Amino acid sequence: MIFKIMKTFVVLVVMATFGATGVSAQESDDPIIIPTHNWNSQIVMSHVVGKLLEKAGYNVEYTPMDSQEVYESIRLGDVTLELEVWEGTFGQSFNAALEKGGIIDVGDHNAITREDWWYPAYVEELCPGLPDWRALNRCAPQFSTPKTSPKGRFLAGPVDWLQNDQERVDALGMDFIVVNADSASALWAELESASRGGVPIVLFNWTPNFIEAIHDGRFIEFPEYGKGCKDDPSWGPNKEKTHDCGNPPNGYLKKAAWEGMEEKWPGAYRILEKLSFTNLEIAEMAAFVDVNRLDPEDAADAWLHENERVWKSWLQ
Ligand code: TMO
Repeated sequence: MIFKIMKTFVVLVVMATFGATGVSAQESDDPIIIPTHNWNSQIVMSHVVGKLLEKAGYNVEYTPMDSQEVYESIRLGDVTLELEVWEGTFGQSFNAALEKGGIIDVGDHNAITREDWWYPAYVEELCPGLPDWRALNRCAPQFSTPKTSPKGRFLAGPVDWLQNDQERVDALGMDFIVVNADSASALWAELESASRGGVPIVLFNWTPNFIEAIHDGRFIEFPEYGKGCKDDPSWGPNKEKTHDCGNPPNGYLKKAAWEGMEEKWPGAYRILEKLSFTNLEIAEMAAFVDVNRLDPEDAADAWLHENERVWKSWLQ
């Protein structure tokens, strides 16, 4: 009996000393809470990173959450981190939370992002002058649906991605009506059916994404993005309105964390600092779900299995 206890004690001491789990005794065993949203690269990446943190000995929980409200939740410490802060869709909410305090910028992924109005390549033959937004606007009736006729339909993402598309349509005086899709998969279903019929469609899309491996297409070129476009009416071609520009064509993809994370889980914070994914890696994560139809957890396992050389050093 006494030997058994001693043996257990020795094993525990050895684990604590040599960090068999990677987590030192001072770190919290409260769960690190990772929010998940409604597009697949983010969900898979969240599980990839959650599994890495578990390998390092941390407890992890996932919680589905609105992709704008998450910045306020991180600030308050209700969730611990965010792995995909896209500049185009979330830059404003992220900046607002940074200004209030409680959330920190943990650096960029090695990726360049773009999120904007997009069309499949065959549309170019039907609407000369694309990808210029003025050409698109001249062709507006071609993009109409029974509900929007005679105006064109812009098929936007789910409302929580808050693209301010209606503001842009108003500021640029476009003959389009913004219709929000309920989900990312609804966007892809509409793209598939339009493509099969050769029907003009303009919809919200982004890169990196699995779509670019399957569909040739382009983003609409709006008046070029500049600082001030989204909050200063006097900026840009319309001197009275905001949002008279496209999204940044070379947007960032950042990681963010609750400012208490470093003190509570220092080793996990180091891992978050080190980790970074490329455009191709992010597109692969989405493709495991959107193309190969794995569920997000299995997709994360598959991704980790194929990419050990990418993540191994983050755990050291
Ligand atoms: C936030 N998103 C990548 C869907 O544009």
